[in-house]
Amino acid sequence: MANRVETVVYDIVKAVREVLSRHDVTFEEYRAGVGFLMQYAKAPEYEIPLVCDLWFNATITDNEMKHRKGSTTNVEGPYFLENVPVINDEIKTLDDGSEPLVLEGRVTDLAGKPIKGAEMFVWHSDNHGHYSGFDPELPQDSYRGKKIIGADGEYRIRTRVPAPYPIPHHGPSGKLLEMMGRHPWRPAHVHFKIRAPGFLEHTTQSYFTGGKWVDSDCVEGVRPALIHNLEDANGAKVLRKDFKLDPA
Ligand code: MBD
Ligand code: FE
Repeated sequence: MANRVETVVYDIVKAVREVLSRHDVTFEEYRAGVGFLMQYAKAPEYEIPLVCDLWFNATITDNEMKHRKGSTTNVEGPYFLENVPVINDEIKTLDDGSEPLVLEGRVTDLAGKPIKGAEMFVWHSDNHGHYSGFDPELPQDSYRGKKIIGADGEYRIRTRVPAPYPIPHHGPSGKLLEMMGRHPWRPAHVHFKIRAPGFLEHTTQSYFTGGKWVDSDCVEGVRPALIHNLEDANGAKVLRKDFKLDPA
């Protein structure tokens, strides 16, 4: 059997060699690059997953979509938490100055049949780009929850509009972006993860039409099918999104 580690790792090595050759990278530049990587040894441990997700996570979700027919999946990011309270129609938020946001839609199979009992995790930042469970200022379980989908497949959850978010940029990953002349911002987004027996786990994000950084997401994760208009209704913004899940 082909050794997949050999296949993938050695192809990465050859791809890097090709780039080093094409750009005539010098010994001094090479040593500077290795020295830069050494900073990761001294950095907080989230820095390595951060830089990997920054460049590669969106590619992995695009790979996933080559084999799926349902709704578009997207990067999970570093702030998913498994153990969150079941919510009915409201996510716990603070009065953070942001507008109310209603998330609504249906969870179905590819044929449009509701998936009763599906677990839908929702999580997003507050109006300052912070996530509960990671920012000590935010109450536990705020801005996140788990909805159990009923027989009609519908969900309708009240929360607040999240804000754009700078990835941690005080360590080597932020330094790298800065040296590249790039910014560390992600557009405002809402995360979803749906699990149901008999279906592939569905992890995705939603972005907002016209939102700041939608055209220049630092992790290059935005896909056209994931950009939604926020409609106005009864003093709230409404994001309508239907999910079609692929069979396992
Ligand atoms: C996030 O909030 C996120 O969603 C991703 C993909 C990367 C860093 C921070
Ligand atoms: Fe996020």
